[in-house]
Amino acid sequence: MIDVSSLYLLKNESFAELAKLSSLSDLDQFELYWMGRKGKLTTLLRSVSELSIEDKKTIGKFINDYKVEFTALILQKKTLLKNVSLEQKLSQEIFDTTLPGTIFPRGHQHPLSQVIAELVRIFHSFGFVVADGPEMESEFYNFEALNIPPNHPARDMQDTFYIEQTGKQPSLPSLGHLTSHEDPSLLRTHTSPVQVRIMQKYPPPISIIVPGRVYRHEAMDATHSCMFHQVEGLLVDKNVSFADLKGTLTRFAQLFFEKDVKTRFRPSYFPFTEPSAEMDISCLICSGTGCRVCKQTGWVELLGSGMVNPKVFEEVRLDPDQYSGFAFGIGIERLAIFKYGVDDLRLFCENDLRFLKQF
Ligand code: FA5
Repeated sequence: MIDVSSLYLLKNESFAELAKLSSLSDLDQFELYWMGRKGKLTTLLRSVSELSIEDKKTIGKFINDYKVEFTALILQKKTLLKNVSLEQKLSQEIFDTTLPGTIFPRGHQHPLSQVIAELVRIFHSFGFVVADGPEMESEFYNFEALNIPPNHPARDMQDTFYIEQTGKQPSLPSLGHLTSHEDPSLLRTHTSPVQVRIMQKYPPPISIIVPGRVYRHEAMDATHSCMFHQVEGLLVDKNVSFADLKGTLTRFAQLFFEKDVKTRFRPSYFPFTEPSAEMDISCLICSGTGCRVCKQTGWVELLGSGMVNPKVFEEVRLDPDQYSGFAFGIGIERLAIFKYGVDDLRLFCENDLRFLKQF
């Protein structure tokens, strides 16, 4: 049987206990004890439904008012204790505003990326735009379309990493409909396949450069790597001559090395260009006197080039009587070696920060 006087006592007792609490964890316990699912006040509230109508008006109202007041007081206490705890924490923490901040060192581009950016900038000024192609390439684009049929001895010029054909090949969505010509079966050995892809897609005039990674199954030494970077260049239009090729590449070398570097063009052979030439520059490491990098010759090979072979034009359905063009492929690591006076290209891929920070 509930009577008002015992309820008063209970109320005073609970309010007094609440006033004494001094920590948030004690308050949590207290709240559970009184207001939890099986708490003292909760049980009392449940018993109101069993009271007579008369008692509901007095005792029921008392209990409900008690609950409202008690809930408000608990909330007030909680806010107070939270503020006290925050103030305590702040008074213990020392924050010295005079200390210098943490300085995070600024990174910069990898030297090879710097070379690519500079190269793109120069060719951009000549009117060339950047194009792109897949690193996993088909035999067709890497060899056949470039006039290197199966069993042609020229395939030995570039030792190839073949990809094992297991199940479904990854698709190349940007290249549209996949044909057997598109099935990637190797890691491209040069950036030249992009020449064919671009000529298939766009009509002349074309002037592109294609910086990218290429792969060859080769032993590494100071000037050779099994994964390196090339930039391909292609210019196709009416009346393009070998003089245009020589002029463009010589001017590029002068702008890139910021010196009046000497160039020489040696007859060479690439199945996809006719005539073909390799461009050497006077060795910038030893100024042409002979060193380890130029193998004591005073000259270093920088790139392969030539006039686009009519057979390649036929492959992409361009009339060789109407159009002519030149193409070239430059080794980016070699450019970096000469630009920065580094005598071993392996340094560029070792990721030694002591080396990289110097650029
Ligand atoms: C080619 O790859 C031809 N596709 C270039 C070309 C393009 C010729 C267009 C004609 C027209 P070559 O195998 O010579 O050619 O390589 C071109 C350049 O890549 C070389 O001059 C050299 O600078 C660089 N290079 C070749 N092999 C390596 C290697 N293993 N490591 C680093 N650089 C290399």
